[in-house]
Amino acid sequence: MTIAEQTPERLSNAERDTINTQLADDGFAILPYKLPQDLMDDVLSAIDRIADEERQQDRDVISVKRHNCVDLDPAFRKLMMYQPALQLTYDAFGPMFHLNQSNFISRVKEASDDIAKNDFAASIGWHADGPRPALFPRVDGAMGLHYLKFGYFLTDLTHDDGGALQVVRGSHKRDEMDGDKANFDINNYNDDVVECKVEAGTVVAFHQALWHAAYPNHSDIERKNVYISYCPTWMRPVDRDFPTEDQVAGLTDEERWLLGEPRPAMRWWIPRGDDSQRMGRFAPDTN
Ligand SMILES: O=C(O)CCC(=O)C(=O)O
Repeated sequence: MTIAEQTPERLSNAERDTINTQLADDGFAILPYKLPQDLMDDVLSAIDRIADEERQQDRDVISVKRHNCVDLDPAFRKLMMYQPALQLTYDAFGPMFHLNQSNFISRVKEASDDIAKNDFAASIGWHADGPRPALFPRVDGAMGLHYLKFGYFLTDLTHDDGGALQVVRGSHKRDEMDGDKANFDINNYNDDVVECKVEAGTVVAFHQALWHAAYPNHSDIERKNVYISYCPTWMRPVDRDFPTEDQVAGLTDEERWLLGEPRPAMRWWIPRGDDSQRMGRFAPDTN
């Protein structure tokens, strides 16, 4: 698949339809456009700054993963506002959605091959996301979509052994690891394993129940990426508490909404006033 270098402001309705069909069938989709270069540059310098600080504080730290990164640097908030992601999230959940999770990973070359020996920042074995994926309610017999996740890959992953994200096509329709994590063997699913060996700037959208893994990076290219996901407003975020009014003061109406601006309990469920319009510009085009 060819990915265009330049992102238009918005996905067209036809592009949305294509991506949403892929998400429904395969559980993941590679977006047709790369991130704009200025956005990538901003996010990369935020990652480098924070990772350097962490490595200076602790010489044992090599790979760095920071949760709730939207609170660490405005560049991540800008990425949270990436329009194609918000359009696809609108398609999934309608107007009442907000931020579920944000993190970045800066993963250097690892000596060890053993996923179990490495920490969570260095690599991660096969799993589905969610607090307890098997306990999420089913929709029509399949794992429901509870949040939609976007992987922003900011460094080249087309080379071998770079620790690229791997997914099992269609696995979002099945129990996590077919309900038997202890005896799980990825070799039984080889026909459906897709390794996202993608160019820098590529965006991969996926269903939270999709089985995925990232093996250690054995290459000399440091792997840097961000994950941002969105869920309905009636779900609590995974990695952050809701902000106080002071913490969201001065942000745009859309940013405040995504970050969970303070409001009465009922309004997380039932929109009042302009609540259902806050994310209105991400709705499909009407003409
Ligand atoms: O490091 C990666 O790319 C995968 C991270 C992951 O599995 C997750 O965020 O659930």
